[in-house]
Amino acid sequence: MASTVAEIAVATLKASGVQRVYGIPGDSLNGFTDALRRAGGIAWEHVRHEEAAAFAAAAEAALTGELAVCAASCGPGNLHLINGLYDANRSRVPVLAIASHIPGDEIGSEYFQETHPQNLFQECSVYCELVGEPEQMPRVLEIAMRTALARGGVGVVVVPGDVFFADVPSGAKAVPIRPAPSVIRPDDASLATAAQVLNSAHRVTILAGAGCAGAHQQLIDIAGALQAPVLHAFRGKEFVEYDNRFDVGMTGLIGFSSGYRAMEHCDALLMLGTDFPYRPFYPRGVPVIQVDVRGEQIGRRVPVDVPLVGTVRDTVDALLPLITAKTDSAHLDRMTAHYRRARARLDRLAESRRARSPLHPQYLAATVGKLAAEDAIFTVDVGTPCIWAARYLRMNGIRRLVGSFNHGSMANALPQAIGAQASQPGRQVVTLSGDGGVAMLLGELITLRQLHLPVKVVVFNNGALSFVELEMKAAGIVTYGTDLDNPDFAGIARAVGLFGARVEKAGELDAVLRAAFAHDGPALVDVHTDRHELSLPPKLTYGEIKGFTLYATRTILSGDGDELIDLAKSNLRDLEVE
Ligand SMILES: Cc1ncc(C[n+]2csc(CCOP(=O)(O)OP(=O)(O)O)c2C)c(N)n1
Ligand SMILES: [Mg+2]
Repeated sequence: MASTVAEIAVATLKASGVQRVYGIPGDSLNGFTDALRRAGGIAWEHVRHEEAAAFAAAAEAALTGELAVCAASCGPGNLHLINGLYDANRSRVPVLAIASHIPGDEIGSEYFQETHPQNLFQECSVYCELVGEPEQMPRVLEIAMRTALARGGVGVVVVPGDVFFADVPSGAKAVPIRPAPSVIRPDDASLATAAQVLNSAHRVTILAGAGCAGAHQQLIDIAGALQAPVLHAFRGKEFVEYDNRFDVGMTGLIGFSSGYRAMEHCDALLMLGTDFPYRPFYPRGVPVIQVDVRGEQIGRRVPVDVPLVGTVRDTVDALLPLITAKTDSAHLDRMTAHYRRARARLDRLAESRRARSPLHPQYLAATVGKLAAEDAIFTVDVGTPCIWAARYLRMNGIRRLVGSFNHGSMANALPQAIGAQASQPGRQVVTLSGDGGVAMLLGELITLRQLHLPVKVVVFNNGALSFVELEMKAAGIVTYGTDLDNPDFAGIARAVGLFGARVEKAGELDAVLRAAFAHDGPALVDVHTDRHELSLPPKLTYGEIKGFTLYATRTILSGDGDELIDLAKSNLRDLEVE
């Protein structure tokens, strides 16, 4: 019997091990959803906003390394996918988006809901094609899937609604499309050059990123051979920080001073699988060796003397035998000692003052980290939750951390938790959400209910777009447009059918979080946190200090002096000068 385009598409997904598709149906997608229903075996994960479908698929792909799928109907339906697809593509995780389209014979007539998906998705995909003829299937789908897997990113298949129902040529077969494992390393001459640089340096520092996934042992081995402190970019945290005596923390705008120091004081920098973007944080005038599996990434952030194209795992395996083990650990010792001092200071900031209200966000993050399961998956919103997660969530090699690390979109944590929980049903999934972030895709609380996903949503409710306020302060701008007049999020959660509780005082937090984590279903804990918590970057530039002074002066002039007093009350007792 002949198959339709939709049937062969679903058969290809099934043969490739796809277990679920996130999305919202619509007229033009009906052929596909109907084929999915008839075939069985692939779950339809019904979200409330297509952006959430794309974020959920991105999170699933980040956690599993396998292809995850989302789908949306024509025009506005698939337009809503775009922000989540940008996130997936920029994180280089394999996602397939099935974007249905208006009827093929109407294209170009400004038909109802008409857009041009191949143009729209161009920038957020590694492959994007229109299936105008049934004969293109399943080949175009296979290419999209393979490209998403091989290049890491989004493959988009645009299918006019009527084409889904058309027959494909007889004999068309569903071929499984799976990741193809490989060994990728630089040539011997490049490795020898890198070894020469590293062997003649005295103070090597390693900057490690998400490319260290699956290469923890290699990272520890090379750090040991080089007696090198290891700092990480945020996305590398879950792969780098645990069981790592070379760890000196994170650098960057939301990092802290020890990570910055380790870069500043090195006489050679080894970058392992990182695209850390902030150029002012890189050292100047020292040789840089960069390992990245994508050659085109090398040298984008800092001039690179020795480019090494390969995976961290395979490259370090090949490089290590060429390294003369260093015996002088002075650089490592200095940097790790500095880190221990910085860490102790940060940990003090996270201590509870029992009756304190509003709560210190540090205390909240540290308590979430302490009470969460040993194999918990955390998703963290862009905004100050990122800062607190970076500083206070302890990773252990099993726990996972998902964020919008490269795209930096708000409202990522809740939809990513949907993908995390749907694909990892046995594990605890906890969001660190902003009040701005959770409100932005608030409807996804209903998805937790509908899909019976026992996600624990923890809201850092500071009544503001606090991260933006920090940016404004650092730029010398009076804070404006950042107030959030919030409803009772816990009440909303209860109305939706979730466990919902509000925490006003530090002393209440432990018990409420424990109850939420123990609850057999989705839960939201709305925590009143301090709006004026300062989180200074490890390196304050002259411009930022000037900016801060300017902000203070302007705030007083604009009659908002109370805000400064709150700020001082929240922060000055914690201020320490090195
Ligand atoms: C979609 C989107 N819109 C705007 C921004 C700019 N932005 C970055 S952080 C932030 C504030 C986030 O507020 P909230 O979720 O309340 O977290 P907070 O920083 O207050 O803890 C904003 C508006 C963004 N990154 N993404
Ligand atoms: Mg906020």
